[in-house]
Amino acid sequence: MFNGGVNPLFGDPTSPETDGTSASDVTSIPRRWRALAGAVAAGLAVAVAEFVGGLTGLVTGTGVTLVGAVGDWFIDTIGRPLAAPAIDSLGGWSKPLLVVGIVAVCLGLGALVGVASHRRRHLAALAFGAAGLAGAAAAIGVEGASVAGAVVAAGGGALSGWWALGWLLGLAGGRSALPMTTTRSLTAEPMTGPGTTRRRFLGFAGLTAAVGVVAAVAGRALQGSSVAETARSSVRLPAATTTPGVSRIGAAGTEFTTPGLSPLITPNADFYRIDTALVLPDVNPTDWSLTIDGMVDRPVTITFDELLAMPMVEEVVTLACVSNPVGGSLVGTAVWQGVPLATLLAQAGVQPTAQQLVGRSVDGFTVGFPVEAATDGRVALVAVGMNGEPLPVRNGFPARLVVAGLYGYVSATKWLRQIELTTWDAFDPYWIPRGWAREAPVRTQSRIDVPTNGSTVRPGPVPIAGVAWAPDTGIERVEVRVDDGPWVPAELSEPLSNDAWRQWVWTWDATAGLHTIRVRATDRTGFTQPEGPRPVAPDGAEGWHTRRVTVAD
Ligand SMILES: Nc1nc2c(c(=O)[nH]1)N[C@H]1C(S)=C(S)[C@@H](COP(=O)(O)O)O[C@H]1N2
Ligand SMILES: [Mo]
Repeated sequence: MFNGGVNPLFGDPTSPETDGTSASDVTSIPRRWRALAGAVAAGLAVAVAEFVGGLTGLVTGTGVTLVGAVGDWFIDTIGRPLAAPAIDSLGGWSKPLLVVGIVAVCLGLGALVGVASHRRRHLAALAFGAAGLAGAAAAIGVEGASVAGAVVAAGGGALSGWWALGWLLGLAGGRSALPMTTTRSLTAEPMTGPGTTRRRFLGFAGLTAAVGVVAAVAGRALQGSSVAETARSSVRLPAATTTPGVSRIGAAGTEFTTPGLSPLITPNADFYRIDTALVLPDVNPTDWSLTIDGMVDRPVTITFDELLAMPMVEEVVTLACVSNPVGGSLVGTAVWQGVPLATLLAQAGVQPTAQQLVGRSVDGFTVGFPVEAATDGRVALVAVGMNGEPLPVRNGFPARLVVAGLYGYVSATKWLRQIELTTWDAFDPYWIPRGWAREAPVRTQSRIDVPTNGSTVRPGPVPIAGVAWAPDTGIERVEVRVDDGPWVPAELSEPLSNDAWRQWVWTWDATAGLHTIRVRATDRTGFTQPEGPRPVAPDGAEGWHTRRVTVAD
């Protein structure tokens, strides 16, 4: 039915010409028009795939985004040498840039196909077919994806792209009319003139592009309606045993309120987010369960409701990313509610030969840390709550690991689905073959929040303030140094726990000129931060955070 004599790519079975169409019509189309038609068609294909993917999400419960899936695949494979456990640390821009890049590559390939397809009629079909297959394969590779949804979205995209290209080339070749309505003639209808052809072609190309934009936007909106968000809003967290530190939060005198200083508890909306997922795992807690297996006496599987029914604790823990540079912001403190890992492991009965605890997520990410970290008395939780709410989806809903004193990439599996007890030799978690250290305790660190670098302050009393952390150990002392002066102790906020950062404040009597301010912390083992600097790879940055300020009237 598409074959209204307007679509040179679909061919004319009755034509004696080898390429099955009036080749002269197509070859006479200016190169840039063919490129434009190809790019627009590819754009439409991507947009239709996103739209259909969003629609299938409404039906099957799991939205499909081919662009997202291709991006995830890229991050996992080709992105390997570029990647660090801070994917998304470019101020949150690396993922949007990846999406833009994928779309740009699609448009570029489409343009090439548009230019090249006049010689080979089957090229467009092959190209769109191959792109569709690749997109479907990537989408099926996303754990929990609906295979049918992926196939329908990819197929719909590929078909519409292929069809749009043929139609636009037909218009550009001077053939008339709308694709669906012209069914009469298999021969080109005479056009009124080249100007008309040009206007028609550009007009319809623009229209197709506009339809694509609308479909893409609609598709994105549909994908935004996630099962996890809906389920999360109806989760009621049970009461938990609260540690004394948690009950002091918000009490008078507990917290410094210097403007610009980080609060003791990082609000969920401000908490940093690091993971390899371009598409957030959309977990329905009703279908979810956690398995503990491997070197255990009795493998156990626990549903979300069973987990919620277990005795819970609330703990204040500072979580840090190994990719946090000195003075960086990939660190935050939250009240985590969950079930102690030790309780769950006791149910399963860890065998004495187990060395490594591997935490695997629904999206195939893995961490690994020493089994002792789960049993040596430190805070180690399967967490379901963050600052009094169910875990936000971006932070691991419905459940994640939180282990005090270990960097996130070796410990903090979000969207947790399996805990496997194994040996060190048997398994390398996600970041290990990518060059990061196997064991990664969080380094004792301190940061200056105010004044900011390069700022100008007035002479006289100026508050210098920040935070310092040494999770699982605790901060003992923070010292500040101006220029080459002595290290002077800062005042510290009450520790909410040994796992939580402490605020520090020191009032400086600022004198006119350009000054350098440094900070260093000492933890409760007596270890004082060395000057460094050491880079973030392979096991965390080290060094004194330094800020330069001008003092002037
Ligand atoms: N499933 C999954 N969990 C993950 C990661 C990931 O890529 N995928 N990244 C880890 C890293 S590197 C860090 S620093 C923490 C960050 O947790 P947040 O995003 O809640 O701050 O999550 C960890 N858990
Ligand atoms: Mo990280």
